Amino acid sequence: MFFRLPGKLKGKGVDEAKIDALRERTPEPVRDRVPPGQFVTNGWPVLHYGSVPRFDPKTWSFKVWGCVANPIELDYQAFRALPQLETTADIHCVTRWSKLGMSWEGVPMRHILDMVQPTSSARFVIAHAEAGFTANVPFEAILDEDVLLAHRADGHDITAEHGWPLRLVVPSRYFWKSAKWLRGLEFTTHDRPGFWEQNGYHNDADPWKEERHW
Ligand SMILES: Nc1nc2c(c(=O)[nH]1)N[C@H]1C(S)=C(S)[C@@H](COP(=O)(O)O)O[C@H]1N2
Ligand SMILES: [Mo]
Repeated sequence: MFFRLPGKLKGKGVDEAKIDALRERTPEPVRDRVPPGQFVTNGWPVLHYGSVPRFDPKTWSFKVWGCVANPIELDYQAFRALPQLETTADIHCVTRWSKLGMSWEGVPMRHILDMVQPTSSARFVIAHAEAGFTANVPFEAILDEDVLLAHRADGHDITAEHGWPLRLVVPSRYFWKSAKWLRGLEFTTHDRPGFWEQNGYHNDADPWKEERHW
């Protein structure tokens, strides 16, 4: 029912007319969920900079610090004991594919916020991942109920390439802000553009406004 990613639409030199045509052919009930310049795919491409990190449950930890009343540091077992939520969300990759109705399971960001109690000076969240990767997200964006620290997608454990054991999922922004191999969250007053944001991608990254580059 949906369309596969035509290889030549990836990257630069995008054929806008072709993407619009694909978008037009998207079945009516879901077309409204496809942002401008995007088309629907069934596949799930793997995209990241660098190599897939190794996971060791003995040394893994998850930290939250910065503008919070209660900083935390949890080992893997403690993290997995946190409450879980299952959500359904669409994801939109800046390379033009959208994947609709994915199911995600993980710890709701709302629960993390309850635990750490961000202070009134928290305006941004910096997601910290393995190998020094960061992504910055405006504080308002993480308040959505479907923001998860996920370990399962579409009924399976997330694979190593897609971010095992933990990835951020922020459905309201292009998917590059959804850091894979997440190890911590830092709440800040001042913004600090992350890896892709420093490499030309838009700071706010709202797919409905087509905030791709800046
Ligand atoms: N740690 C880390 N997370 C990352 C990236 C990365 O380079 N490193 N790339 C981002 C980009 S550009 C995209 S499009 C998505 C891709 O996620 P996927 O491989 O699960 O589709 O992961 C994001 N998360
Ligand atoms: Mo990306």
